[in-house]
Amino acid sequence: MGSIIVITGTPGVGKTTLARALAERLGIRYINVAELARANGLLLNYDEARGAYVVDIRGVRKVLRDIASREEVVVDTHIVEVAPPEFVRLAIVLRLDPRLLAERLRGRGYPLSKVRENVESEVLDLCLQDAVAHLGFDKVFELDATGKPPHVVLEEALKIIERGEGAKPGSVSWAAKLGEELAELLLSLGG
Ligand code: DAT
Repeated sequence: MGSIIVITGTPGVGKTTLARALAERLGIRYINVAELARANGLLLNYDEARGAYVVDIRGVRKVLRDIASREEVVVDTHIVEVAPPEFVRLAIVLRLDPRLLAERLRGRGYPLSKVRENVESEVLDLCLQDAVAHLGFDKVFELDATGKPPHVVLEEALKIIERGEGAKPGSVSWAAKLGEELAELLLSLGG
């Protein structure tokens, strides 16, 4: 049991880049939850306001349970609730300085409202809180990817997975780090 490694975090922090590299290094399957949901007809209605499809969380959880009962996988998702907790070995919540995140999401061509929504999620630790609530403190680690190239992020993730060495929830506080710059950032995003 416990054959899922979850890579979660706000959209744009680098989940897919890390999860793919991890799966390759560990020789296990990479699963992108958005793709899995699409392939299994588990995308519900399109949420116009948020510019994203709503995922059938219970449906995806069931599919992941079937897969995880047979093999080890790395799951890439910003919705940690899709992971069946009893199969999750650990979760890494990737974090990124909100200023960098805003830059990246704008570069992706996201509308300002979506950039702001994601930057606010990152500042409020929403993915981290969801992970702790869903999986429990012991299984959750934080990895701050700010200023680190992908190979360094990969090595830090491997340390967590292989040795349990890494930052625990509560180690990152963007509000404390950015201070007044945070208000400026949110204002620049129309917040
Ligand atoms: P996510 O899956 O969380 O949305 P991603 O892996 O698609 O994120 O990465 C978003 C963008 O950032 C993409 O253009 C690749 C780039 N990126 C990812 N990890 C990075 C890193 N450690 N350093 C610099 N750029 C990175």
